[in-house]
Amino acid sequence: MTARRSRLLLVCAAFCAGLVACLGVIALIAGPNLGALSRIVRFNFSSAALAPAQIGGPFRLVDQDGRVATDQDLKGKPFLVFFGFTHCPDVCPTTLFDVSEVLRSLGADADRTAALFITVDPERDNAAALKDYLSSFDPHLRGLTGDAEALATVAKEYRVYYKKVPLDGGDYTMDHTAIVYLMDKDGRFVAPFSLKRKPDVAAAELRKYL
Ligand SMILES: [Cu+2]
Repeated sequence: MTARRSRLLLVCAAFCAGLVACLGVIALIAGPNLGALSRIVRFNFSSAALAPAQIGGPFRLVDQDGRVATDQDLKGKPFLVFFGFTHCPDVCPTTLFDVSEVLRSLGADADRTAALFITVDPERDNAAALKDYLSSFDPHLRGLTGDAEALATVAKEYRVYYKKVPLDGGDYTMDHTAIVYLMDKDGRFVAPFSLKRKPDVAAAELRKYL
């Protein structure tokens, strides 16, 4: 547990250092003209919104009940997508808890949305493992697994990075992108979905796409 935690901290620290380095380079290029920099940043966000096809796409996986799950099941529903794994010590359970709060806050409207938890650890996360794990969270959450190739394909579509990291004693953990994606009812990417706000505020954003 302590090794995992320090491993997690290390990954976070490396990420932050990288981010700071990137911002430093951007600041150097932009020089004192920070107004121009904010315009560049804003421009990139709006161009991302204009090219929604770049994130998301078709998939064919299996859910926690062993049923085939495809992108077609989601037609007509806005949905959230999160990639993770059931052995995750921290980020995944926290995120799934927060998503559960949002779904609960949606009340009856939760039936008109969907929330996917796609594993990046198919070796351990079969349908039964997902079912057991998800029993702790909102029942609207659908856990998806599949073979390594199918999962690599969907992760690539969503631009999700993941990597197996060996731990002492032969165990392993997974590094992975921890973004919750908000997709509209046509399966197009809308924006990263923030959980750093009250569940009813987050639910109100999701409701806008019903
Ligand atoms: Cu995780």
